Amino acid sequence: MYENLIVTTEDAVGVIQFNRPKVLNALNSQVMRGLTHALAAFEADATIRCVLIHGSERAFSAGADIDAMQAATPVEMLRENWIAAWDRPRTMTKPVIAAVSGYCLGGGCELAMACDIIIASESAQFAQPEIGIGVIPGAGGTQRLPRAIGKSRAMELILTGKFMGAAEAERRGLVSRVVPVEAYLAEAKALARDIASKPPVAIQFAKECVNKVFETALGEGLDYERRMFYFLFSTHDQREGMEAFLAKRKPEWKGQ
Ligand code: DAK
Repeated sequence: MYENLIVTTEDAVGVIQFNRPKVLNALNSQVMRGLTHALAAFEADATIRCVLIHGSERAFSAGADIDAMQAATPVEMLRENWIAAWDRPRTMTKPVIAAVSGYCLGGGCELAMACDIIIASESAQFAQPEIGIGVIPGAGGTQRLPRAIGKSRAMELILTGKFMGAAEAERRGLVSRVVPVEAYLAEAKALARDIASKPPVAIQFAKECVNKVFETALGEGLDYERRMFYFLFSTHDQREGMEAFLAKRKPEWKGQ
């Protein structure tokens, strides 16, 4: 059903793997359309509670497919509404984890940064190398990278196109954790399963509130968080969670 993507489910986790190994998982229209479709399907599927995106050990993705992109016109890009696909992990109500190994470049890096959590393998290399092909990042790189690692280093990386290794990415807060190559995917899946086992409405609100940090002033974000907190007291899962704690038993989440 999907061209260049492998889409599976593992219990409550939806898994999307880029599968264009010959071009290091370069992102073309088919891949991005497939990704958009798969994310929408997981969003609509009540049994899925967390999504994981990954590539291969050699490459999460080397970015937009330069071969396909080189002759594009501005109007074609506008019509395809490319940017919506790159922003989709953020707008999903369910958490989206990027498990990154090897090259994570350009549009690949922008996609990983649009996800909620990045787990990196020791071989992961992040860059916005667009300057080397005569353009600039166009899917969020100039906005998300400085927010993630600070202006000075982000500016340096974007103006030079240089690579940043996994250890530095972890030190600067771009990724939450670095894991040996042979274990990164299993660790990312374990994290996805853990998140998938939590109360879904509270998970959705927590994701929304954290993302507000990047869009609002502190006061507005605090008000938003408080309203979400109050709202959770209308859910079954809040009553269940607190009752289960007091009764010293395991809670059973209904997502209601
Ligand atoms: N596109 C197409 N093919 C690619 C590719 C790419 N991005 N990256 C690698 N490949 C292909 C290579 O051409 C090569 O193909 P063959 O020659 O074997 O046919 C094959 O993958 C293996 O690559 P290499 O032989 O080059 O392998 P190396 O290990 O020597 O080097 C590399 C790996 C990743 C360092 C190198 O391939 C490289 O520099 N790749 C280009 C990286 C790059 O510049 N990426 C940024 C692309 S621009 C937007 C949305 C998104 C974007 C912009 C706007 N809107 C919503 C508006 C995104 C833009 C970009 O990502």
